Amino acid sequence: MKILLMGHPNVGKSVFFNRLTAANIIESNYPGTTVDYTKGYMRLEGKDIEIIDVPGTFSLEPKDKAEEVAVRMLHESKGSKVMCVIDASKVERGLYLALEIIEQGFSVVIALNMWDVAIDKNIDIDAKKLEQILGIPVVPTVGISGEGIFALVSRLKDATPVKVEDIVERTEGIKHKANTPDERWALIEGISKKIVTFGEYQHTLKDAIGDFTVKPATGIPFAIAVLYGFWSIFGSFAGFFTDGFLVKIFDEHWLPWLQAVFPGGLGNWFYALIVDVGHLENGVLAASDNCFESFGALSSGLFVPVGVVLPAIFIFYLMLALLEDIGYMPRLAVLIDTVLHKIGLHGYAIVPSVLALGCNVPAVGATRILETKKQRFMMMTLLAVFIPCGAQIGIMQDVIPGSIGFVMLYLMAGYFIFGYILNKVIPGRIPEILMDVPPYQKPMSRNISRKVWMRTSGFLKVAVPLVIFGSLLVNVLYLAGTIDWLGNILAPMFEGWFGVPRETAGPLVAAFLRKDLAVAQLSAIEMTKYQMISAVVLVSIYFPCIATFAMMLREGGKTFLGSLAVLLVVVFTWGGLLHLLWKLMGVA
Ligand SMILES: Nc1nc2c(ncn2[C@@H]2O[C@H](COP(=O)(O)OP(=O)(O)OP(=O)(O)O)[C@@H](O)[C@H]2O)c(=O)[nH]1
Ligand SMILES: [Mg+2]
Repeated sequence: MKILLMGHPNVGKSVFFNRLTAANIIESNYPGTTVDYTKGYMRLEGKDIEIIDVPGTFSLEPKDKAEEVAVRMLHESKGSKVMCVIDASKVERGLYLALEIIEQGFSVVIALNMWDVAIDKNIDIDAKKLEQILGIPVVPTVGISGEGIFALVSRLKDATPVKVEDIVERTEGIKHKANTPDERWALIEGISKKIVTFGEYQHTLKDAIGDFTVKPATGIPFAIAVLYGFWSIFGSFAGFFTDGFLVKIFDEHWLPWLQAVFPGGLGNWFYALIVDVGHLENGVLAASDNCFESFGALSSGLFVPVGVVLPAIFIFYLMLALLEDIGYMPRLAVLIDTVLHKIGLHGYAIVPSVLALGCNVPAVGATRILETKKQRFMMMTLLAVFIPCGAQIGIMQDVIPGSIGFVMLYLMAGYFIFGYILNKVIPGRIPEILMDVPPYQKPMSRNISRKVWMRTSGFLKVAVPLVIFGSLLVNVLYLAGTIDWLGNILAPMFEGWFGVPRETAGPLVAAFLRKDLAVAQLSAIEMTKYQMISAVVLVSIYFPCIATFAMMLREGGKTFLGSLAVLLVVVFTWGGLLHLLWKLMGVA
């Protein structure tokens, strides 16, 4: 037997999945968290039963890629049972999808989830009666506390296919079909009259805070305050751990220890690859005294991901998880909707954009919540080009602490300007969407810690090998003279057009593997402050790192070539423009 977990977005399907299986899936308080399906196994009466967490869908006529996955899953799973999760505070909407699934001949059990929310809102649902009318098991549940989930599972065996005609008969007294949307809604209205009573709705403090944070007059200042707070905490936390502890550990203990015990010594090629390439001081090769400049796979290669990036990524994901679970993201989406519409996107584009500030790889996946191919293409391209990942920001914080605000502003301006242009140039429609704003929630520490752990460890698994491999590769290219050769060829463009020293060619090669590594390498090159800013901007907008590259290819297919073309144009114009700006200011 196989069980599909289906329902609208943000009703708690992934919470169920995590409870029923030993697997870990990200849950957040906004629609569109799960965009691809995940399989897991549940032990029931001595047998392993496969459970699938299906992305949320409003109906069986898909509107976006995540919904397409949902409908496809259903069609590929004839004969399996469906656990239909319904938000009890919005039963009517959920019943529509349930009826569609029942009509397809599936055996369905219904979880009236968010039962606690319905009680809060004084909505009373007669679950027994609903069960009689539908002829299938109906169980009230509270996903976050686990209430009712055991009862739900034990009722799976009672689920059998039913006929919609019979449901109509039990509701209206006469038997007829209900397979058009209008007929279905009429049926739902009939059912709802029999089972739901709305008590008087008490306005709560939560509603007041909800209104305050979503109305533009108060919401926008509040959003600015939240983002500013986010940024400040990010900076101080990452700085505190990196500069306060990790730099000391790496520079004063780890590097000297490596230099002392590793065979070979300065000048030996193997030692250079692994520990320290050294640098010239008055014509003599001298040992490095810090892990930013040593470039060895075990010195810089470990220091960058662990010493600088880890604290940044950790605090970023911790704060993001809080915002997600409280339910602030949908409010931010509503507030920014009008602006994003101007560039052909809509409020929920904020989700991939913010995720990208952590790591571009999952962000590319999150673009599935956008409805059209055009929007997905634009979003993927814009985030890969203009949104620096947490690793990069962490390093910038260390390398150009005074100018990071400017770099971010410059990139953000690019995001909007090129978004505007792309929207004008690319044909395709932008659908209007209705944004659903879920109520605020108290975040649960268990979910927060699990999310932070999953994302941080996922990031490290990708980052550490790539950074180590990247530093090795770049060192080999240096030793083989390839970088100097490239630098010479590209020198006219680097020096003349971008206004940066030709040595930045090396870090740009490294940037393809890991951007954080590249920014770290820039710090070792002799440059003016303005050249440094230009170089950091170039690294940011230049090719996405290899992991993002792979993900874009997977998600975008052929459109990836389009992204590449946009990227080249942007690097050239946006990079060159900055040089022009410095010239106008008289600093270049
Ligand atoms: N109050 C309350 N909150 C719940 C309940 N079940 C789930 N939640 C919360 O609802 C939010 C959405 O849960 P998810 O499991 O991510 O929802 P989903 O259905 O998988 O959503 P998509 O992946 O977007 O389709 C989370 O913040 C949960 O903590 C419940 O019974 N009561
Ligand atoms: Mg989910």
